[in-house]
Formats: sequence, C-alpha cells, structure tokens
Amino acid sequence: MTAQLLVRIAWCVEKGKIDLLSPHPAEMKGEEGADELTRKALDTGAAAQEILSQALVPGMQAVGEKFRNNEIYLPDVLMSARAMGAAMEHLKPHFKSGDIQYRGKIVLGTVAGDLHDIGKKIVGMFFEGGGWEVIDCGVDVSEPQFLEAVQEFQPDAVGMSALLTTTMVNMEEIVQGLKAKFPKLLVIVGGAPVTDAFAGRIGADFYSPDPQGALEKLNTSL
Ligand code: B1M
Repeated sequence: MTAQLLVRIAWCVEKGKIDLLSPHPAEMKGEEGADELTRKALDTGAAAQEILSQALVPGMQAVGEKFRNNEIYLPDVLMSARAMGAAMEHLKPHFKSGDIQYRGKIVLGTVAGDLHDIGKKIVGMFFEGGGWEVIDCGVDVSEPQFLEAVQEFQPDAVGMSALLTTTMVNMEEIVQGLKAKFPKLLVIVGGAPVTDAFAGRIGADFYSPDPQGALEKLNTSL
C-alpha cells in the first residue's frame, strides 16, 4: 500500500499533478495529486522521511534529467515544482519536529543589482526536493547581506544566481568576501550568463548551468 502510494506521488511530481482539482496534465484529470496522496501516505503510516527520499527526490530527479535532455520544457518544470511544493507542505511539520533530517543547509540569493528570481526559485525547489534546507535571501542580495545570512544560519553552502552580464561581476566580490570569512563554505554559482570559466576565475567552488547539476554538486560535495 505505502510502496504503491510512494510510486504514485513520485509520478505526480514528475508529471506536475498538484491535486485532484488541477487540470494538468490532461491525461490525469480527475485523479488525486501529490497533495492528497502525500496526506494519504502519512495517514497510512508512511514515514515523512520515506516520502521525501523515495517519492519526492526521485520524482524531482526524473524532472531534472528530462529538462536537462530537453525532453520537457520550463512550464513542465514549474508544474512539477508546484506539485512537489504541495507535498512538502504536509512534510514541513515533520522537518520542524525533527522526524526528518535535512541533508544540510544552503543559503540562496540573486546577487546585488539583480532582480531576476524565477530560475533561482526553481533551483531552490530542487534543493528542497533533494532534502536540503533552503534559506532564500531573495533578490538584490549584497555581500554584507550574504555574510549576515551565513553568520546567522551557519549553512554548509551558498548558492548564487545572476541573470545580467552587469550583475554577474558582483559575484566576485561576494564570493571573495565569503571565502575570506568562511573558508570551508561551499559556493555554487549559476544563471544564464555565468560560465564554468567565470566561476573558476572568481573563486567559486562550482558552476552548474541547471538546477539538477547544482543539486548533484551539493550532494556529492558535502
Ligand atoms: Co530581464 N533580462 N531584465 N527581466 N529577463 C534578461 C535576463 C535578458 C537576457 C533579456 C534580453 O535582453 N534578451 C536581459 C539580460 C541581458 C544581459 O545582461 N546580457 C535582461 C535585461 C536587460 C533586463 C533589464 C535590465 C531590462 C530593463 O529594465 N531595461 C531589467 C533588469 C532588472 C534588474 O534585475 N535590475 C530586467 C527585468 C526583468 C523583469 C523584472 C521584467 C523580469 C524578471 C522577473 C523575475 O525574475 N521575477 C525579467 C525577465 C523575466 C527576463 C527573461 C525574459 C527571462 C528570465 C527567466 O526568468 N528565465 C530574460 C530573457 C530570457 O532569458 N529569455 C531576461 C527563466 C529561468 C527559469 O531561467 O533564470 O536562466 P534562468 O534560470 C535557469 C538557469 O540559468 C539555472 O537554472 C535555472 C532553471 O533552469 N540557474 C542556476 C539559475 N540560477 C542558478 C543557480 C545555480 C545553478 C543554476 O546554482 C546556485
């Protein structure tokens, strides 16, 4: 019973089926979604940790791989992120009570001068789906604000996003400020104009062009 529910939840995340009433995807219209099935799984005794690791993580992993291979498009990823979010709402109390252990913590932000946050939010959803606690500092985050967040939340890593060629350069000052004060902190950078070479030049630990890659780097580095 539980195993079947977990498979169905993973499928809902992969297909972006949020709840019973959501019309997307057309072939699942009228079926229960990630919302109802997660509630049911918890009611039938599934552990919140099991739901996270055996349904949400593999579901989002499948989405990430399909997106990377251009088999699905951005709106599909957004629907999957929303389905995962609906399931996560049921799991949140279990994170708070300590039933589920996060893999670690990451502070995330779009760098100073930059107001683009759609991609960064998606990256955050992948991290959450992968079992990471995400502290999202929002957009236009300056070096002092990143430093303050790291001081306060003591994360394992910081993720930065930039969408403008004029703001990606601000990453350098932020990365150097963070590394000077927190040498062991892992820094991952991304966003459309950012490249692997640029990341290396400014002293970031990793660059990823997509959310799945960023999650994989995080999982394998810590
Ligand atoms: Co702006 N904008 N924008 N914009 N905007 C771009 C980026 C631009 C390419 C459009 C263009 O001219 N063709 C251009 C940048 C040119 C350049 O720098 N070379 C541009 C410009 C110029 C501007 C303004 C300056 C326009 C103006 O006012 N004259 C202005 C700047 C404001 C500011 O930031 N200070 C501006 C404003 C805006 C809006 C506010 C209107 C809006 C943002 C709304 C919002 O985010 N809430 C907006 C939008 C929507 C865009 C486009 C159309 C779409 C960006 C987006 O959300 N993409 C964009 C053109 C385009 O891309 N077609 C454009 C979808 C998103 C999922 O992708 O963010 O790349 P992306 O994230 C990806 C990957 O990059 C990666 O994973 C994500 C998911 O796949 N990724 C990471 C991102 N962060 C990562 C972090 C990681 C790892 C991977 O690790 C930590």
